[in-house]
Amino acid sequence: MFLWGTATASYQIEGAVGEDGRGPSIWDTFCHTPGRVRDGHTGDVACDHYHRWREDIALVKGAGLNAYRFSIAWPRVLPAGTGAVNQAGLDFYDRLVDVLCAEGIVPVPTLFHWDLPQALEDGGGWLDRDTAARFADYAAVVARRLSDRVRMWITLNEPFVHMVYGYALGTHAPGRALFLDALPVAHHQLLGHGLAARALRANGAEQVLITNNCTPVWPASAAPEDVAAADAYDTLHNRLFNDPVLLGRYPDLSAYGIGEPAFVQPGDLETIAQPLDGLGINYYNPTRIARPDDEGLPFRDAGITGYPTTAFGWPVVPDGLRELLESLRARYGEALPPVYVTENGCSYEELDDRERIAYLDGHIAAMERAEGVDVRGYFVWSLLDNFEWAEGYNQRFGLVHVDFATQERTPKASYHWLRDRIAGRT
Ligand code: GCO
Repeated sequence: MFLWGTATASYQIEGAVGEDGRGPSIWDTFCHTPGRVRDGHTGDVACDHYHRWREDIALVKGAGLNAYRFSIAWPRVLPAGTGAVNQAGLDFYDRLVDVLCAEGIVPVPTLFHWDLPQALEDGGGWLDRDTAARFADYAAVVARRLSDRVRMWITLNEPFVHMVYGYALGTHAPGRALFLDALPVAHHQLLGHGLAARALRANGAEQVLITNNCTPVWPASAAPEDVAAADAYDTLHNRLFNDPVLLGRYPDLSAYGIGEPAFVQPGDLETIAQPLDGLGINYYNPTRIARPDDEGLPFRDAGITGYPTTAFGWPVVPDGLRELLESLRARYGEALPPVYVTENGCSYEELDDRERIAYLDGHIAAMERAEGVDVRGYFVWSLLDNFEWAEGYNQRFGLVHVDFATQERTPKASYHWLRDRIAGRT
């Protein structure tokens, strides 16, 4: 069965940050630090999904979707990141999964969508190797509770974005600006993925995936310097996270002046390269890269022009999804497991969101054009307008409009279109 779904993430929709024993996460801390998030917005209330989840699942059902990707908040399950389990936190996801199953909707939980327990960050966060082991412990706790009903699990969401925005540039929580010194965060997340994959399977999980944010990389010209810069960017954004998982080795990082990374210990790559039942990819747009114009990084983002843009200013390039899928197949061959598009979507303002319809229509068609790739699911980002990280509530990615003053939900034109598209009526 092809999975047609929509995706959300705990901190972006749940709210209820102080309820039922949830501990603080790095995003609570970040949002409450003045100047970090646009307009001072926080996820304190968000879409109030923690209280309105039944209504939200009814919206998933009403769109004719057969799958729902959501994330589990680690600080609800283990308020201090490790140690005592908070049953009330687990109960919330237990009820959610029950209702999804009763409605015939496949639950697809992600264990880490960036809301690290603050207590773990205080001990170094993903810079600390021990966080990988704590993540596996947490995965085991959740699987023991849910794996009788949840078959498909996603370990991490977009470890690239979490490393770069969270630890290299500091525009996301935890707000560290370590530049290339953030690299251990890649390895510790990947190690956490591998350890968690084992823990999930040991506790009843049938299918284990990781979700990587991937982008086709376009050199700004055919000049060798631009091609080399594009290759360096491709290594950082795509290969650093796909190669260890699929091939059991890191790509050549010499463009970054890095030889054998000192933080990789014997046996780590075997742990990271656990057999996968699927690769989740999130696609938003390609990236155009030129040679650097100063001494810092070995590339420069040259920007993409000549395409329509979303309200976020992101270029709309549907065929980039076909290109990405085919390039994964070309690069990994038989090592590529079935692929699930675990996020694709766009921000626009209107309720009569014709641009979103055009975006989704174009991307679904591009996915269906991809040759030689076993694509088994497509999840729209997102069900609801929600807390868009550093942008606060200023970017609306939902199929359903949310009035954040009243919490009223109103399905947009794209919601109705998607239902018809899945049913084969368009
Ligand atoms: C992600 C994202 C979502 C974002 C979306 C739009 O996985 O990138 O996690 O949380 O909201 O990508 O930027």
